[in-house]
Amino acid sequence: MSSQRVITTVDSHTAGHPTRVITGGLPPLKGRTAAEKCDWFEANCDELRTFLLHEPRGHSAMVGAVVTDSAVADYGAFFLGSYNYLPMCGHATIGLAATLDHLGLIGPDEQGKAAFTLEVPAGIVTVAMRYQDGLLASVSFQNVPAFVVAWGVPVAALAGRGACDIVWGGNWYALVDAADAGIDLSPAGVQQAMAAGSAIKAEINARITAGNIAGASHPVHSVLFYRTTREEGVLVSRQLVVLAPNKFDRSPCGTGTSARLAQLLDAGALAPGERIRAQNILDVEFSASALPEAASGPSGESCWRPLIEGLAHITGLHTFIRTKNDPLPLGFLCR
Ligand code: PYC
Repeated sequence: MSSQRVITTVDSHTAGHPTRVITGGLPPLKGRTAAEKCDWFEANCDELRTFLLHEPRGHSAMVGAVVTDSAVADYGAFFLGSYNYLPMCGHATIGLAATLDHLGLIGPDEQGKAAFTLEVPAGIVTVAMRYQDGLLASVSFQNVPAFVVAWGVPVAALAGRGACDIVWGGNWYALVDAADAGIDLSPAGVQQAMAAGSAIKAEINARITAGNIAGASHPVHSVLFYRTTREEGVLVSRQLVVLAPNKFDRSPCGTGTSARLAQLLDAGALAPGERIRAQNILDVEFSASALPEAASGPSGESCWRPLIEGLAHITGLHTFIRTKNDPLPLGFLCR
């Protein structure tokens, strides 16, 4: 037997962005909560993250999800990125729901509906699934509360032409108007967006770490470029999330959309419960809205409870193998 490691996954894409749900081959995970299990995995199994997500089995934008049991919800889950672990991931939550459906672990009731609660490191999210003619037709999730911590932060990388708002939506975001950064929100603009987004992220995080941005105390995970229009009265937020110099979210981004909702609602550009179309650069959309949340943020910020709706499609079932003499046992990424 020359295999040193065998891992099975169910892969899906949500509006173009991949989710690789690990279904077999992991050791028993230690920890009481999803956050503790994620920390234990990072301390003890991080090589499996790079083995599964990096080349040659994955790529810089691959996202993984580990499903666990939970003491407080129907399931627990944590999310693996190619560079880090994410407190919450919206597109992967939709992918995970589609995977549970594919595996027959969840299915429609007589009304064509299914639902489950999910404990993630950021909190508890509620997932609802709708079926049409027996097929999964939509997945929506009520995210953890979203809130803005800093407005109009000047960005030197934008050569004095723009600013960002810093917002929690399950991950931390710097939200930047794409026009200020001269970003074309289309596949042709991706290289420029990744260069600009990673420069903005580095600048903002250096200033947050130095304590120089009032209200912001956590480094941002990503920079979200947006353009706002209205079509037939509905607000359309076209958006592109940059996570790293070689990594952008192909989907409209569930946590990024949550952050965007909090920004729009706080600014009075959207009414509570009003639906927006969150659109990616491939013209695939999430439908999203948010309602006021009773709890407030850590410094008394007003909070919003986002509801994001999309769909994921299964792309494959995989058995990944690492042989004993593989010269690249951890995989690799070229930045
Ligand atoms: O959908 O929340 C999301 C997400 C985060 C990183 C990639 N996708």
